[in-house]
Amino acid sequence: KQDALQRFKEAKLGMFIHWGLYSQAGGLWKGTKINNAPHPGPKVAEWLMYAFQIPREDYRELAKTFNPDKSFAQNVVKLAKDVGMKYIVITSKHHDGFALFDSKHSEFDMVDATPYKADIIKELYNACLEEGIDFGVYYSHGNDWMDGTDGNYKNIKKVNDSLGIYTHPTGKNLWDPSKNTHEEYLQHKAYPQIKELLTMLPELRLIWFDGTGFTTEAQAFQFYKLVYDSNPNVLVNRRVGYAFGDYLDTGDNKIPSASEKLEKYWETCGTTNNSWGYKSYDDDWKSPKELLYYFVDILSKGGNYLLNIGPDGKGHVPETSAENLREMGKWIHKNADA
Ligand code: FUL
Repeated sequence: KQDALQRFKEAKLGMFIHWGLYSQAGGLWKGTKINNAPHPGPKVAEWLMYAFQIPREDYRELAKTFNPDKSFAQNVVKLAKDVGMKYIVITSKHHDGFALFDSKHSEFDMVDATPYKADIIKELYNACLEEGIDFGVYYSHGNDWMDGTDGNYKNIKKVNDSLGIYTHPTGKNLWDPSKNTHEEYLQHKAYPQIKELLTMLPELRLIWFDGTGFTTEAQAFQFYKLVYDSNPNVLVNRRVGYAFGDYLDTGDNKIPSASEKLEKYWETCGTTNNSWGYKSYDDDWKSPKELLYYFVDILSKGGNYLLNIGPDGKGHVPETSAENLREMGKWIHKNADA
């Protein structure tokens, strides 16, 4: 673990990739912008299903048209290299429950449900190995709007309340919940999928868990243990729950202030506009200078910067964000060589 943590710390800059079925919609549903969606919650493009309370069957339809260009993996790895990023973390499954890899434990995945029919996580993993980039996956263990039993919310909350566990409704599918219990979802989908990823990707470096709220301490520990038992060199972020993770991932876009007591291993994940997933109308890009300002701030405090891209449904990275990152990369290469 120590070596893995040291390697992580030395990496300093990584690429976060939010990409999935929602990327095709670009932050719009039937012509309405997500910012004007009826339901409260974050107005980021990957929260499309939640914001518009899209029934599960309707949302599944998006898989039928998800057919990105074959060049996706090569292109993003090249971009990461150009910028000087040392690791990549991609959404293998976000809150919508769709897996970008070939899973035996769900049909709602890239191979079974889309015309692309190939495992794009594996493709990106291979491309990363070829170029010497460390590979990690984001996995939403807590929220799963497709299979995550959020209909049981009231009962879960009751039980959790009696145990003193904080449970919140944000991010739970209360509009069209699956019929199974949350524990069933964990047993039949989440735990097995984590095992699948670990088996399929022997050189996996990191699992970036997300979406707590239902997760009990025992369940969080189970996720941590699963990873550790399978491959102790794989790092786990703190969002796995109950501080079981190996390093601190700060809140979204949060850079700790200098007066805060900082841990040895930590990371800030950041957006390059105001969304993680592709939002076709968000041109509020952070300039190369602004990105560098944050990076240097993080660097000086000993942390890592996991900087996001949100490719569109075809897998293309919005031009301006790619250019801004490359521009930032010029400074990085110049100073790394100096
Ligand atoms: C949050 C998620 O809800 C967002 O969609 C995004 O993935 C961000 C990095 O983490 O908790």
